[in-house]
Amino acid sequence: MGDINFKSIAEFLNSAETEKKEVTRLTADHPELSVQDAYRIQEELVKIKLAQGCKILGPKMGLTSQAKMKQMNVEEPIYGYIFDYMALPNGGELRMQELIHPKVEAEIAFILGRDIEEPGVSGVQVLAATEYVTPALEIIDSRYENFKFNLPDVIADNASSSRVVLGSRLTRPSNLELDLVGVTLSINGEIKALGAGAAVLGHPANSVAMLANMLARKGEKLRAGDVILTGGVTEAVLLTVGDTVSAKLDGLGEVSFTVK
Ligand code: 0L1
Ligand code: MG
Repeated sequence: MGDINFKSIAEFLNSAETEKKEVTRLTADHPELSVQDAYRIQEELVKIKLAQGCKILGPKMGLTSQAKMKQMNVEEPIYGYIFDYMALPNGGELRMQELIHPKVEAEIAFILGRDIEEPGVSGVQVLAATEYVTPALEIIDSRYENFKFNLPDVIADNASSSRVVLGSRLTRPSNLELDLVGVTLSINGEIKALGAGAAVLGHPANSVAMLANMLARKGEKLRAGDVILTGGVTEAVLLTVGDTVSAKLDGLGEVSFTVK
């Protein structure tokens, strides 16, 4: 892709986020944009946020369900980054006026006890390197009009990352079969979506392993202390002001927030 400046596109997407202004997908004007180009734009976006003083909490995986991969016609999930300004307290408030058209999905988050850098890492190795797992609600807010995008668009847009609420209870992964964990996502007391941990690439640890391997191809690694969102166990549900959102994860606990 010769005529596009990755840094200026990253600035454009960062402004769309900070100004809460939805924009037309990049591939409408640049159909030649590749996945590799898109990760270059994402890297520039990360640099902009780091230069502004934001800190990375950890990477996240997206498009990890068979349904989403089929919908986007991809064989591999994507990744992005969660920053400190995106974290809301458990039971806290999400301010709709700060966002464009947020959706929520229930996830299982991993907190690493040590670095993972080997290429070819397995889910079993990931579990051995994981200190805790905890429930999470990820709020995604694509900067593109009507959540309409192609794969390179969403990669460039930091995989729609917007906010996250982590549970208050930390659990050792050895105490659970994470693929069998049942999950419900409720809004105002009504179950809107449900699933099991196996919806995430067969087991959420497989998602972290795939992430480690994707990063290793770029000479990067997962680090001790990283908080990693492994991907939606449930579908993403559109939010409206007044919603009280809660997820229950069997054996892991609950996590919630309200939309103001
Ligand atoms: O976390 C995710 O799975 C989001 C990936 C991006 C796709 C979307 O915005 O729906
Ligand atoms: Mg997600």
